[in-house]
Amino acid sequence: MRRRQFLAVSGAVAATAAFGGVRPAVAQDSELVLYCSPQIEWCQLMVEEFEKATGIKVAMTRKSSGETFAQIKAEARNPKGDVWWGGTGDPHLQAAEEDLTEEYMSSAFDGLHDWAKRQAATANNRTVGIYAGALGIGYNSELLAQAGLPAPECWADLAKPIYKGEVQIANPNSSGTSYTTLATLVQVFGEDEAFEFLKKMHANVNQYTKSGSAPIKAAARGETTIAIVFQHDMVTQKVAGFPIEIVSPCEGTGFEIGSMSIIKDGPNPEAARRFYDFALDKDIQEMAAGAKAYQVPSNAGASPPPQAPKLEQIKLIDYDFKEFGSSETRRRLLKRWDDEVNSLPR
Ligand code: S7P
Repeated sequence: MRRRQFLAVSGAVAATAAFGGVRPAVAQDSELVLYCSPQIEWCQLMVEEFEKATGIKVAMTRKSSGETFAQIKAEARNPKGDVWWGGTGDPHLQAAEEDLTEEYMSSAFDGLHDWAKRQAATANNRTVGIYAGALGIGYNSELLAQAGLPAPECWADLAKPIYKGEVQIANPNSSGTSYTTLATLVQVFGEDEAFEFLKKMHANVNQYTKSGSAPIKAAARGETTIAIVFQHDMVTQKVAGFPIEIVSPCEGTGFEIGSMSIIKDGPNPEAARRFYDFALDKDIQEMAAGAKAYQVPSNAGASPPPQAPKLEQIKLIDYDFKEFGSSETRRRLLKRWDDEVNSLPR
């Protein structure tokens, strides 16, 4: 049974005053169930800060974007989560289209970058952008030198036989990073050519991981030479001192609008809305670097961490979020990847 409390309780009033001012004495959720898809360190920081600011207890689980989408869909008849925070935008758009998430307009909305607002508009305000980041190719420069290999410069390079067994990427069914890569390749090469490329690159892939950022962690540890991940996840490894180099593919690259959605009919709707407003706040978004998260924040007043990749200096494609976040396209591309790529021997 869900616990409710009245905000007239003094501790909660003090906590609320610290974020967003004292609210009237109305029934208030005392718990929040958070599904979190970015790196665990950032998820934990958000939980700590939200609990401190509001007195609301958070039960958080961290899963990749595709996995979280599948969980929310499986729980649709009896929703258990309140907010899905972070993860690539495409599955958030699919969740909106499939009526799994709620419309909400935050008072912080006007202060967001246009790209974050556009993400909301695409989903009729059932999601919103919270950060952005570009895809890239990362490599361990020491391993590459030891193997006497040239640095890859383009997506097309990753299909070359010289890189046999050297490339790691996540499975696009579980990982939003990898689905963003799949959608990017389709937009760069055209669908059939992209699948021909993926079939050739399959021979070079040593592992399809569950989590999107796992390949660059493996590259940092010397377990793979090349990783396809978001560039901000490469920065995290570089900042930690690992010999990781970042490549923006010559053909142009895709990007994510990391998103946030309120789960439809979740158990704690008031707490969900408070978390949503909290997560769009400038000061809260600026805390990300403290968790070694280097995405570009969606609040236009928030300064990106100095180490964050400069999106304006990267050749970005005009990623079609509406098309590649639609249920029909996402389902079809994932099935095609399962049937034509993942089923091939290596
Ligand atoms: O690590 C941060 C990040 O790259 O992870 C999110 C991602 O969706 C979660 O990983 P999956 O690829 O496994 O789904 C991104 O949104 C975020 O920038």
